[in-house]
Amino acid sequence: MTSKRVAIIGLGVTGLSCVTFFNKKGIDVTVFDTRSTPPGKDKLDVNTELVIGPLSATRLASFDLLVVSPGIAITTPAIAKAIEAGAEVVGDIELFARELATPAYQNTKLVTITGSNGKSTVTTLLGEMASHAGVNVGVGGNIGVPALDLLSPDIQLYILELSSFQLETTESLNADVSTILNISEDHLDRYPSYQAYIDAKHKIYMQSNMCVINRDDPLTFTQQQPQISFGFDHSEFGIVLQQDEPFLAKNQQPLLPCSAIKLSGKHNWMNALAAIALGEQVALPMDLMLAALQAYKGLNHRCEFVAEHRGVRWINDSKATNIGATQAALLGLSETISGKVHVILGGDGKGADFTELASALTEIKGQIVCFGQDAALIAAQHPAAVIVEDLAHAVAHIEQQAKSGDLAILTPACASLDMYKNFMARGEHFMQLVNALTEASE
Ligand code: UMA
Ligand code: ADP
Repeated sequence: MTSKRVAIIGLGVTGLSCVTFFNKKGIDVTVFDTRSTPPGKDKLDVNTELVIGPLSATRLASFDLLVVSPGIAITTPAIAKAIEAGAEVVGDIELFARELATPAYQNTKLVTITGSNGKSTVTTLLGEMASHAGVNVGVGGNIGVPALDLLSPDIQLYILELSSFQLETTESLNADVSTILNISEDHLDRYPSYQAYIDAKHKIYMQSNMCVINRDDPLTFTQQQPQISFGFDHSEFGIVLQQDEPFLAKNQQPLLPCSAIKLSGKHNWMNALAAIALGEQVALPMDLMLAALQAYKGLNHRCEFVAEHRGVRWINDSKATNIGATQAALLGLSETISGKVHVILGGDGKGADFTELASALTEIKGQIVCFGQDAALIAAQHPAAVIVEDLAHAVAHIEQQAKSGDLAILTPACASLDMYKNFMARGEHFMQLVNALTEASE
């Protein structure tokens, strides 16, 4: 590798982790970023060449290896031309995989997790289970910590959340076990078709020794063996009823009452089963996994309780950035309340077909309030939906209409980038607005 000329494309957290990785090996790299002020610029060593602006096909073709960040499609014309000219293209996860194949890591285990929804929940939950079992665990990938930054021979188990973008440029993972949790439409602004997105997700199984599939989602199925499954029926990892009470179960043997899980929504029963199924494959003891599951409180911005004001419960589900996540939230929550559900939707729909959301909205008896770039596309799915100019107006509208016993949820079904830095900024703004209601009435 040393004689190769290496270009790093993208200077976000991934690009920076790649620069560090090569520099530690004594290899100089050139970094490219199309943004005028790439986020990693201040952290880049002054001796590393940085090329800012549109990517040049001629310039890229002079490199042997292009390391492309997940935010940039490899079909970008300048990159595609460099590939045609003979350059090899990889992503940070491929570099990680090749490093893990070296003798220093021969006893290290690897779990890889993808899916349209639930990745971060399952990744962190499994990380908690491993820590609870005394395993030195590295948790990262799409969840936010670049995989290369985790590399250390002391780590016994890696748990990586992988996006379809990362899987596009990855061929050499040799995971002990992997899962596709579920697949529903997402990132259709990046892919030429839904099938292309599904195909990218399925690359995870091809680089794994055991597949964990979701029995309730045929899009996660594979012919590849060996495999195990989770789902709502009672086979393999599933749900059984005992005196009408649902339990997580393995081969029909009850493991834990579902009521012992602190996370709300039945979709989290599936996330719990997936984590247990994965954990068992890397020899985590069942009793310790179940103890960690009971203690796990979940991540912020995922069906997170914010406050109760005048008897109305407000929930922040800002991480619902696609239709599947919003459907799961609405299905889970309407069963838990006596009054009406009010819902706030909108943002950047990433090319999604919002007719898929229509049947879930039919069940909503409260207000349906839409804001942001794709507000009109979403509002078109329900005759009573209203469009407002921003999140503050959405909260104010629901505050006027909601009655004690109702529930109000921000579950946008869209990315936040049309109006916010990220889904966290959107969720935090929502929580500020809701908390301001409570404070105003004190
Ligand atoms: N960009 C440019 N020009 C460039 C480089 C990037 O315009 O030259 C833009 C991209 O289009 C994108 C943004 O900059 O909008 C960030 O892209 P990046 O590749 O630099 O991203 P990183 O900061 O390295 O973060 C990436 C993942 N981001 C994406 O996949 C867009 C992070 O996932 C991930 O946590 C991080 O690597 C560590 O592995 C974020 C994400 O939104 C959370 N992921 C998508 C999702 O979960 O739906 C897939
Ligand atoms: P990801 O990392 O895949 O985006 P998260 O765990 O961060 O997944 O959750 C993202 C959104 O998806 C949240 O709104 C959450 O409530 C919802 N969600 C979590 N698990 C599932 C699931 N198994 N099925 C559908 N939606 C889910």
